[in-house]
Amino acid sequence: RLGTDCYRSHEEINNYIEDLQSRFPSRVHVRHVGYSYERRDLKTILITNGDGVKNKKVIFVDAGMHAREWISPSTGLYVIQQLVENFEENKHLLEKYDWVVMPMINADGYEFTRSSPDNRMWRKTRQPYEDCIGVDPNRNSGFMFGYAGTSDNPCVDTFKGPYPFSEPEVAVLRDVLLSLKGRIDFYLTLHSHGAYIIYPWGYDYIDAPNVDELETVAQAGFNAIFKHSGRRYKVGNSAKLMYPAAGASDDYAYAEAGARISYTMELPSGGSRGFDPPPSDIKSYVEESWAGISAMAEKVIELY
Ligand code: 0X9
Ligand code: ZN
Repeated sequence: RLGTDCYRSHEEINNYIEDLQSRFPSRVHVRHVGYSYERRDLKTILITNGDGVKNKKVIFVDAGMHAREWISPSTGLYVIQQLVENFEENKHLLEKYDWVVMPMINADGYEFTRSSPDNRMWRKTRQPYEDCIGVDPNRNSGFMFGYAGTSDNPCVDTFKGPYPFSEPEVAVLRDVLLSLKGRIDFYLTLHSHGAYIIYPWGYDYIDAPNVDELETVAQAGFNAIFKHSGRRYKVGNSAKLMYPAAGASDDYAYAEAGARISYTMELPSGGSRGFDPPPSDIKSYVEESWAGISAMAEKVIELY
């Protein structure tokens, strides 16, 4: 069992989920879904309760989109652990829904941030464009591509890329989401930092059609986290509460993959730069976040 005492490499995460599949073959299915630009193996893990019922609806969680947001994959991993290794306590979350977790989207960027303290604040992918490297994967999706909060400059942190899904990692995420189209009731993408639960639309200051549902489920997360740790997450429309940003995965999942509930969760800050909570804090952060995530899942189960 992987502890929460340190940040894990992409390879450790992949090995861990492969290991889970051998330990729990009736409940865990790991799939290779594609390669990063630098040919790292991208995987998803499908978690079920083992009852053999096919094509249940899905709760989808992804992590590791922005390279420097290390608490994100740690949290994704914790979600997997809770659902698989702590099955008895959490099996009520797996009756109506299967969970699909993609624990590391931007594997190249993540490994780059681990390679040297000088690279710790890298955000983007690692594919070169002109004189600079990388695209912001959260500006690279095809819904309202380039509309607001994006850059045409390859040297900027919010570079949207030359065209939608130019980044293999983002194209892989698209394909995984589209393969589950219509089955996803809840899409959650884990980022950091700032303690926000934010929902569509994110490309502009516009309320989504089911804003009331989006608000209700997010409030369940807010309440659970507040009860757990006293932290007050900020909840609301993504553009209004943070800033407009087009081409993000939350809008894409909502608009194109039919995810009724779609959130970006900005996990809490930590460390001197906000993106680098000390390893000793990982445990309390992931436990707190799981309180929120499981409460939101319970609310989705109750509503749909
Ligand atoms: O800017 C982002 O991509 C996200 N914040 S972060 O600090 N993790 O980079 C927020 C994205 C919110 N979603 C949309 N605006 N659609
Ligand atoms: Zn982010």
